[in-house]
Formats: sequence, C-alpha cells, structure tokens
Amino acid sequence: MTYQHILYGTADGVATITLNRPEKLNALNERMLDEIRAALDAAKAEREVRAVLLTGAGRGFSAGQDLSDRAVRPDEEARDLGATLDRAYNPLMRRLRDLELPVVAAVNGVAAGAGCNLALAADIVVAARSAVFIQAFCRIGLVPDCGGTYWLPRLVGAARARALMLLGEPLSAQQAAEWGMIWRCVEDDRLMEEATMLARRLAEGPTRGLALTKRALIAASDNGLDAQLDLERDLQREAGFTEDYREGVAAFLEKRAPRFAGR
Ligand code: T3D
Repeated sequence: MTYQHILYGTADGVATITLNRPEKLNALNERMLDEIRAALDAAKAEREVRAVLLTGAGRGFSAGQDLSDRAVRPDEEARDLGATLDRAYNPLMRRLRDLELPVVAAVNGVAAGAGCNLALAADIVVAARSAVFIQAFCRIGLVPDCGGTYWLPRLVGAARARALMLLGEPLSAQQAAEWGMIWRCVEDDRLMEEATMLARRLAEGPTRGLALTKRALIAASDNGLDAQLDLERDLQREAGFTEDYREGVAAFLEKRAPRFAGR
C-alpha cells in the first residue's frame, strides 16, 4: 500500500508508524485508518520487526476523527457512525489487540477522542510533558469509542474514567502518569529518544514470551481467577518450548546477557 497519511519505516527491529497530517493535528480519516491497519500488517509480516512504535508528526499525536469529514448540512441525513466503527475503527483496535508484538505509543502532543483511545490501546504509553489526553467525544455529543469505555476504567478506576468521559477536560501527561493511565511522562525533548529506546529494548526481548504475556493480560480483564490460572498454564507451556526460554536460562546460568532470537 502507498501511504499518504502516515509514515512507515523500520530500523533496529522496530517498525515506526507516524501519523502524518500535522496541519490537522493528525485527525483520523478512513484512508489513514486503513493505512495504520496496513502498516500493522506489514510490521507483523516482516520477520525482523519485533516491536512497533506509534507516534504523531508535528505538535499533536491525534485529534481523533477528522470532523471536516462529518459536517452535516441541515438538508442532509447524518451518516451512520456505527458503520464507520464497524468498517474502520473497530478492526484497527482488534488488530492492535491481536498483534503479537509489543506496541509503544510516543504521545508527542494532544491526543483527543479516538486519538486518545488509540494511544491507550498501545501496550506501553510514554507521553511528552506538554501532551494532554482528552476524551473529547462528549464535547460533540458522541460516545467514547475505540475501546475507551473498556480500557479507561480499568486503567484509572471508574470514578476518574467517568469524570474524564463526561466532562471532556484535558488531562495532563504528568497527571496521566500519576493516575497509572500511562507508563511515563518525559520532557518533550526526550520523548522520541526514550520511546525509541524502549521499543528497541522490547525488540531485543523474547518476542514470543512477550506476545503470550500480552495475551494473558488482555484475557485477565474478563477472566475469573480459575480461568486465568488455566490460561497461564497453557501459555507457560508454550513459552517453555521457545528457543528464547532456553537462551534465557542458559544466559542466567552462564552469567551473561541473553541474546533472544524472538523464537
Ligand atoms: O465519526 C465517526 O466515525 C465516529 C468516531 C468518532 C471518533 C472521535 O474521535 S470523535 C472526537 C473528534 N475529535 C474532537 O472532537 C477533537 C476536535 N479538536 C479539538 O477539540 C482541538 O483541535 C484540540 C483540543 C484537539 C486541539 O486544540 P488546539 O487549540 O491545540 O488546536 P486547534 O487550533 O483547535 O487545531 C489545529 C488545526 O487542526 C485546526 O485547523 P485550522 O483552523 O488551523 O485550519 C483545527 O480545525 C484542526 N483540527 C483539530 N482537530 C480536528 C481538526 N480538524 C478536523 N478534525 C479534527 N478532529
């Protein structure tokens, strides 16, 4: 696929996807959502890619749905937004959930609406100190989507999620980190260095084991303890047969750093 609205590149085992409509704060349109999905598929298909880094060009991460595609004249029927979720947003969120690679989001600026929940769907979120997170949906009469109503209460608790979603006020990166909504808030000029280092470190990790961990954590949101213990058993069985596990144990016993091959 030729990318118009994102940049895609790979280096050191990391596929970097940069949302690239900076003049619109990387507002999302259908083409861009298709491109992000295609880029995730490309990352998955490339053997040497073992982690994904998602960020935005310019001063924003993403301002959510491009509202200039949503202007409705009084004489027009409003479009069926459920259909857009079915066609474009939900497949992307499911792709991210199912991707067996760790995803780091480097939130370089405002993350609003679907842009906010896209960032929160990453496995590890690092944000620049100047970034803000806005559940902007209520400001325009919509419902939070992209899994926000699922993930946000689990990340910050019901009371904070409710207020964020009903008030639509900006939450600073610092506060988001203090609330456990994101992993870390860093100085603006350190963001890309920190996020890239993190993604590279993950790319050198035991990729299968990390993917299985991701699967366990996602399932834990719905499972009871018994189901989760059974799942951990099954996933541990699988991890125990990987080359990386052998290498991890050998490296420990030989008192050296492991060299994980991602298999
Ligand atoms: O529709 C469906 O399919 C359903 C799914 C919905 C998912 C959603 O994401 S709904 C929520 C949509 N997003 C918003 O409501 C946020 C709208 N944007 C803002 O509230 C503000 O722009 C921000 C708080 C994000 C940033 O404010 P600020 O003051 O830093 O920047 P700005 O001046 O408002 O924006 C800069 C430019 O980006 C500006 O263009 P201009 O005037 O310089 O030509 C602005 O119009 C444009 N822009 C920002 N957000 C969007 C946008 N253009 C289109 N769509 C946007 N979402």
